[in-house]
Amino acid sequence: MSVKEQTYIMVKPDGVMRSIVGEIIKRFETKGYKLVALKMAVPSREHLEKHYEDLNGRPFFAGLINYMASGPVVCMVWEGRNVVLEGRKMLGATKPSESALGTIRGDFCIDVGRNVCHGSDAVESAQKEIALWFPEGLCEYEKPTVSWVYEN
Ligand code: IDP
Ligand code: MG
Repeated sequence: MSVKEQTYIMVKPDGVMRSIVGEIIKRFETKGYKLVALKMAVPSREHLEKHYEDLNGRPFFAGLINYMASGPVVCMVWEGRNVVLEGRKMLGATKPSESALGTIRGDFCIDVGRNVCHGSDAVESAQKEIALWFPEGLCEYEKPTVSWVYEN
């Protein structure tokens, strides 16, 4: 498994308004993942509809787009071994009521329609989402602590 695997993590508008941005960054950072892109954005509805195109037609789709367009988001790309799957574990289940305590959604929210964060669900969707949100590219650098995070 590559230590260069990447996932797209986004703090949703409720996470920004409720001041959970630092907490979410901190969890990924202290776990050992490498931050390779970070920005704030106020995405257009068209951009959000593209991001969630797989959910178009679901009964909650319009509400989801309204929610996501209701304020700024914080966009990030985190890199590390198995980060897509592990990142989903760190977020918790889609429904906060089904998220274990200790996960971000388990600890910081109650309602599925206000679940504070997004994380890519597969390596392929991560690549699509990273290209959609960071067309300008990512930040390439070496972290000298890599051998303190990985044995090999
Ligand atoms: P995920 O964010 O855990 O990948 P998805 O099924 O991809 O979950 O749904 C995307 C987002 O749509 C969820 O994070 C949540 O904000 C919203 N959502 C999903 N299901 C529902 C629902 O039943 N009611 C309201 N919002 C929902
Ligand atoms: Mg999803």
